[in-house]
Amino acid sequence: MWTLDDVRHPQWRAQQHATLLFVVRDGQVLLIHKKRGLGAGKINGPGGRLESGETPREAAIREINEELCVDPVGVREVGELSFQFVDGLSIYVNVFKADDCVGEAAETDEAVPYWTPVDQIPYEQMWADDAHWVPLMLAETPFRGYFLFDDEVMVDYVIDKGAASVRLGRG
Ligand code: 6U4
Repeated sequence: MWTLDDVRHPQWRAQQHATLLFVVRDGQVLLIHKKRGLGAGKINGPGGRLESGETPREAAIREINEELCVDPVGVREVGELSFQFVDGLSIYVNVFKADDCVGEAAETDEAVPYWTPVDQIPYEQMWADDAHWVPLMLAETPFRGYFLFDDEVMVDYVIDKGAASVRLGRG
């Protein structure tokens, strides 16, 4: 049985390494209706798993381009998320924020673009953890979140705020 102490342990390693990237412009944030993969049907940030040889930043920029056909501007990392699912799946995510994007967000096979005012983010249609750290991302408060999930139910979590973590997951 997994506990948050396991997820916070220095030897915890994720099976998968992924990214999320949020373009925030003029009080609006660019989200997606995710059409396939983990979390299909939810609203989420653009992102996905790293390909071999990529840095997290490169992967985040590639994923938003593949999913929405835009190129982000002013990309910087704002946080890290560690997800442990009770069935064994584990994912480590680097979270990025960008000031703008070039191009008009367009629907692809993977996603439908969804611009929303930052004070109207539809958390009830998103992963349960998002309501706890997206406000930190928007405020650019560095964060490190640890989450235990049973399928789509978040069973436990803790978020460290304000201090950048020196420990990174895979990659
Ligand atoms: P690939 O093949 O990697 O392009 P993709 O659909 O992009 O597929 P997938 O399905 O493995 O990736 O899903 C990983 C994505 O889901 C990452 O962007 C991180 C995101 N994600 C997973 N769990 C999440 C959670 N609890 N909260 C959240 N995003 C989550 O906000």
